[in-house]
Amino acid sequence: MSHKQVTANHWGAGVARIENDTLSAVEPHSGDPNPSRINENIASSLKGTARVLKPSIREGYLKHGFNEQNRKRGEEKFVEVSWDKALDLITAEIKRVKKDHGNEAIYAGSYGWASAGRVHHAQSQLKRFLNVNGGSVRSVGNYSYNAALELMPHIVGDFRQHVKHITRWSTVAKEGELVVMFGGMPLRNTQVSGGGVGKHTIRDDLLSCVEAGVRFVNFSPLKTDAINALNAQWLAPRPGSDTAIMLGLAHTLYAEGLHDQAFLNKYTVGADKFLAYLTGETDGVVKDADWAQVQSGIDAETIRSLAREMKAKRTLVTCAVSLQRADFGEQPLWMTLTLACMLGYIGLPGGGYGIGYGADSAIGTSDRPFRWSVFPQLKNPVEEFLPVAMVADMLLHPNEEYPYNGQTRTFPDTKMVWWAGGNPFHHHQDLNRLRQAFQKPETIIVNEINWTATARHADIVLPIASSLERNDFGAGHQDNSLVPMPRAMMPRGEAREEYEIYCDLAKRLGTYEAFSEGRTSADWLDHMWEDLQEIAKPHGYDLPELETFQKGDIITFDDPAPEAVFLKEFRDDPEVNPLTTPSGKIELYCEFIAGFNYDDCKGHASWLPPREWLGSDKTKTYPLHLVSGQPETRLHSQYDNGDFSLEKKIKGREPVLINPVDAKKYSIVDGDIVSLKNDRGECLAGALVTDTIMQGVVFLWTGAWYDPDFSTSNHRDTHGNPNVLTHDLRTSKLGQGPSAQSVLVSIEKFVGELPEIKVFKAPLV
Ligand SMILES: Nc1nc2c(c(=O)[nH]1)N[C@H]1C(S)=C(S)[C@@H](COP(=O)(O)OP(=O)(O)OC[C@H]3O[C@@H](n4cnc5c(=O)[nH]c(N)nc54)[C@H](O)[C@@H]3O)O[C@H]1N2
Ligand SMILES: Nc1nc2c(c(=O)[nH]1)N[C@H]1C(S)=C(S)[C@@H](COP(=O)(O)OP(=O)(O)OC[C@H]3O[C@@H](n4cnc5c(=O)[nH]c(N)nc54)[C@H](O)[C@@H]3O)O[C@H]1N2
Ligand SMILES: [Mo]
Repeated sequence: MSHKQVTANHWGAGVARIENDTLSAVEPHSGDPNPSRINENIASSLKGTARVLKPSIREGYLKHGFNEQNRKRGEEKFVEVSWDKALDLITAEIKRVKKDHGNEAIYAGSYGWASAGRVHHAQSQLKRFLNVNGGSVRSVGNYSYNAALELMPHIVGDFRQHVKHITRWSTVAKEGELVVMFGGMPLRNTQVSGGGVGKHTIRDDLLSCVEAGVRFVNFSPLKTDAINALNAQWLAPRPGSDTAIMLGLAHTLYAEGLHDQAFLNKYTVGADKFLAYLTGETDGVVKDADWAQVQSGIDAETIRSLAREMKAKRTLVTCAVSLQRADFGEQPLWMTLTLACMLGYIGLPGGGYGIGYGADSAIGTSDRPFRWSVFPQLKNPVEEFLPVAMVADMLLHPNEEYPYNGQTRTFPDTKMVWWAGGNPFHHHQDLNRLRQAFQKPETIIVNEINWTATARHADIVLPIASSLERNDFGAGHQDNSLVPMPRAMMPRGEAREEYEIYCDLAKRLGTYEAFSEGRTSADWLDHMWEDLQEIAKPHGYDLPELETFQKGDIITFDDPAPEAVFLKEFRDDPEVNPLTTPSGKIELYCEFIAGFNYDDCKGHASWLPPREWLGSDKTKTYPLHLVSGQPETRLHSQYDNGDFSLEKKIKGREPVLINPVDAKKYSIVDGDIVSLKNDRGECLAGALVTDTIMQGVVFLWTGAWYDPDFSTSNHRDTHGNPNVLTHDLRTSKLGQGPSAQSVLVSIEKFVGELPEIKVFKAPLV
């Protein structure tokens, strides 16, 4: 017995092949011009030895309960228990924590990705459940572009809105001439859009720009951040030095009278203060191209001639969000905007700037014509929140004060942590510090499909049905399609839908009616689909009945703004269409931010050398800059034990890219296992020697499941997770965003017996 049905994932729709009621593969969808191979991970991972099959409790917690001394979360094994036992224990803990400490002691920030399904959205379900039970401390922001979320509203406007309204590639093909990309345009990352992708069209969009004669310049440590077909000029700056290069470009424009003073006068405030900084009037340092060369390693003449070309041609300046995931990551954003203002092409087709291109399949290609229906979270009675990347600080420093975007706030005292969706032992920085922090709470609950490193650091682990084991529908947050997600098989082991779990808990807590409104998960699916039918109608779309949709194919809508030109209305009439900034204009100097008196984010875009980079003294001990980017073979850490992800590993370790010159210097050959090290930690990785990575930089993909070896003094990770090396200091007091990219390491060939990868097997007694 075999059949096929369409299914949704964040990395694109696929066709599930089902044999004897079991998923045997997720195959490419024939309508997708560039389907993602990440789908190849699913069937193999779901069958794998890392599945959580039964509710499980950590040995020490089972023995000693919440007030156990000397917990060893992460090192201990787990005991499988019945659902009743696990749910009774959680019920008692919720009651105890609420009574003794209040709901502010529950942290359910639960940051991260989950499944593409809109009904079984893990975080929404957890939040709704806790909201009807008194609430919890939530998180704000993300690890993707936190500095942008915090900074941009002050200086130009809401970042998420801007990403929606970003200039389309179709307009660049028509009117653009030059695209200067800081952080490139990695096609590997455009496999993904949160909630799903109907079709991967961006490669074709970029190719039509090339055909139309648009020239691309790729500032990046990694040549492959621009696909070969772009014929991009590759310029490899020291990581973290882009702000300096942009200052050098701006100085050339200014010194040669090429800047657009009329644009600055009409559309910006504070240009005079920025220019005084640029020319060195305020600090004695002239930020010209020669100065930029010293900081970045990019030749001054190259910077000068590029500045002239940028003025002569309709130019789009793009900045990858990775650039702000670094020390003082607000600065490259502000400087991208400032440079684009000096060029004066903002609001014109094919010109201006865009932040976030290349981070999502939909950015610059599409938008949805109406909003999708959502699983309602209801109101959280707790007002307290946490800037998301401060989780280790919060757990380690309860009741202490911290600065954040002009405020002084106080960390709550967390007794219970609940994670459903997201993998902090993948996404957070300085994992050895996070391990310390995760010893603090009295109870940690994790809902997971697989025995991830985070599940291993919990007390109670609940086995969750994967998206292929539930009925749902997929809808990307900016993608213009709806994708069916009918169940492909029944959940493995005793895994259950999260919705059912919360219903059972809510019954025990006397909040079942409020949580469920009397609906089963199937009723919610019907309800949300009916909602969507209503939302779609006024836009002229008649959606089919749910049953027909689930048996059928992807529904695609028209992009509501296929000719979008970012900030066009503002350019057309800044009085009628002012920005949402305090002045209504672009703030090249921002009084409001200047008023915070922060040394790490001043009143205008500034060059602040990263704490760790190739220009620092620390290179004497740790000579290489470590960049960690998103992996081609998976979405973050998801299904890392799947076939496609494993195929690219080297002796089972994550590949680390190293330049042949560096490899020779450290006596490393392609395929060697190497150790990457600094004061914070160490990991093993497989050397991939390639001249597509610049000298002085090593590049390690994120997402290899953290696999610490507790027999080593620094708890060496045997698998290749960059976050044992990254620091847990954030972008600035303003953004408090993660700054994973500012890291120095040493490298050496690993000799001795290769330790076994243990993380793909369940840690059960
Ligand atoms: N060094 C470094 N670190 C980084 C980055 C970097 O560039 N460098 N990038 C950062 C970025 S941009 C991001 S967005 C983060 C991503 O970090 P995360 O979002 O934490 O990463 P994922 O691996 O996608 O984690 C999703 C988890 O949810 C689980 N899951 C899937 N579906 C469900 C479900 O239905 N229910 C439940 N309960 N669980 C489910 C998966 O098994 C998986 O473990 O990482 C950040 N970390
Ligand atoms: N396949 C796949 N796609 C994904 C994801 C995934 O996990 N897998 N994750 C998705 C998510 S959640 C997000 S937020 C986006 C992230 O999107 P991005 O943040 O844009 O992606 P990254 O891969 O972190 O970084 C892009 C490139 O920036 C370059 N770079 C790093 N530091 C510097 C620097 O200092 N200067 C310059 N000039 N370049 C630098 C690196 O070479 C890197 O390849 O990707 C999304 N797409
Ligand atoms: Mo992200």
